[in-house]
Amino acid sequence: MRHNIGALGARLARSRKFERMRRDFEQRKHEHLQSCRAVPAKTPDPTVLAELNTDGVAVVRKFFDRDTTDSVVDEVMSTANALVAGRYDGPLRTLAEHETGLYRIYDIDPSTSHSSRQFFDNAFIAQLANSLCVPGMHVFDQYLDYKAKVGGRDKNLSYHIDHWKTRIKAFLLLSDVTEEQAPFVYLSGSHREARWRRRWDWGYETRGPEGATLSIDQVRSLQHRYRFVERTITGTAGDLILANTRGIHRGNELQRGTRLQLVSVLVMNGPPTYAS
Ligand SMILES: O=C(O)CCC(=O)C(=O)O
Repeated sequence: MRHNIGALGARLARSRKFERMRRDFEQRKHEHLQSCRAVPAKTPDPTVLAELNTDGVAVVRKFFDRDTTDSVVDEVMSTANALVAGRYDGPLRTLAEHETGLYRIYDIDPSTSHSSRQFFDNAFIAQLANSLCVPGMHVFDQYLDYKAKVGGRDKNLSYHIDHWKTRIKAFLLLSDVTEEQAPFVYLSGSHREARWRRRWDWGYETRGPEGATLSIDQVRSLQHRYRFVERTITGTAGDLILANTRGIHRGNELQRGTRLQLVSVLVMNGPPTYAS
């Protein structure tokens, strides 16, 4: 009897602790979302800001001309090919998933690619991101992203959210992307705060990316309930895709050729408790 009461007490304490953690989390999320709201007066482009706000995704066609993207490709290709061949021994941080065919080179320096600075240090992208959150945003990560294996299945092919916080990913296409070159997929509107998010936001908070993936059935049911429209974003070299990856998104399997792009990840400025 005494044993049962003890076990019950422990269960109650655990459940109270869990409730406290959850309340604290909801409060932090609320604070983050209060700060991360658009400041139209700061935007370099009201249309793109409005699209990002409403849909969570926006595309700027021909953001860079072909000459500029060709220069970037010329400068980075030997390094990317060396990485694929397992011969890269330079100083840059890399990701090389030979099995899935996903390759990344982080923090590309001007000596590797001078032209890519036009993207990585781009004033339009910085200003746009600053207009999305009251305290502004800063770069969290930057990399060259290369998909080089037809049929390769990296973990981004599952529907997922990157975080419960607003996170802007800017993708600059360096090669043409048709349905066959693994176009990015985004569920328009899924970045907005709504009841369904509680499960996955908490999942990310407690289990990281593993707790932030969604099955196809879950996505279809949410689409039906919330009228999210799935967008598959094809384009040509020089197009810029901007996405709030707090929303549901995924990659696609490469069916032909390769896909090359530059990626900048931006997060909100501020104290780590509610920024990133
Ligand atoms: O490769 C892609 O298009 C998907 C990228 C993605 O899911 C991500 O960066 O979180």
